[in-house]
Amino acid sequence: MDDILERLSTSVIEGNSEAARSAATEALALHLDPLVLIEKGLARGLKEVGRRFECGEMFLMQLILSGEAMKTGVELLKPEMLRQKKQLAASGKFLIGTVEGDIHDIGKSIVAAMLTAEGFDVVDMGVDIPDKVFVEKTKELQPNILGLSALMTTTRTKQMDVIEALRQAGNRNAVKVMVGGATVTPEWAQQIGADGYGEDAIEATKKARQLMSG
Ligand code: B12
Repeated sequence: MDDILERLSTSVIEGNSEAARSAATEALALHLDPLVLIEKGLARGLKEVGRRFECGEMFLMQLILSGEAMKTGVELLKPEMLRQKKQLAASGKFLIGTVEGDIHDIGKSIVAAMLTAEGFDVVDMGVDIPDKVFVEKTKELQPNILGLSALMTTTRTKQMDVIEALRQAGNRNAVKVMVGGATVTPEWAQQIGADGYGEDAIEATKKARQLMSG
């Protein structure tokens, strides 16, 4: 297991989609848990890439290639995650999207897949979603929970704007709001009046279940 996690992580750091593909394919043949492979393998690599990018050791092109390697791995592992979908009664409806101005979608898609695997009825709106579209969709679909993903300090303020827009539309009490993304913290979630936060897909699912049960 450790060896395969290391290979997944390295493939992302090196931005090598082929290596990500072969490590993920091998891992599947060994029946390893797809979520562990994503979180402890691929995502760990991407976190390291983020760190190196921040201190100027890596550049945008490498970031793009790493993102692609991560996506290649996730796309291969996702069907297995969904296949293992628990035979549970529907857990609730979850609407999710990345806020306006932000095109990061890898983490959000993992959260969406994990929630689906846990029995939630998930609608993924995609990326760069304007506040008013979140409000319109919430009115239309009446989800139990709305999840807002934001990866940058410049875009996480949009999470606050969406909550405010829901309030102004008279919809705030009809839906629970969860927030997440690399720069989001529990303190930030509390400060903007969100109902929940999830550090990763596992925590997000746990919190979503809690919100559903009261
Ligand atoms: C890959 C990546 C990219 C890729 C994105 C590819 C894609 N399709 O998503 C590309 C190359 C396109 C990109 C572009 C940019 N990026 Co970028 N990117 C990253 C990087 C390295 C990894 C993000 C990622 O996918 N992580 C892996 C996933 C699994 O983790 P995650 O997203 O955090 O998601 C987990 C949790 O946060 C949580 N979660 C996520 N969403 C939600 C939602 C809910 C509701 C819940 C409960 C939980 C939850 O669960 C997820 C699963 O575990 C981060 C570094 C980092 N440390 O995050 C920088 C980073 C986010 N990027 C950054 C920047 C600056 C940019 C650019 C502005 C660069 C540029 N100069 O153009 C552009 C912005 C484009 C835009 N308008 O959005 C900065 C932001 C800095 C800041 N503090 O604001 C970071 C932090 C890098 C850095 N350290 O400087 N980026």
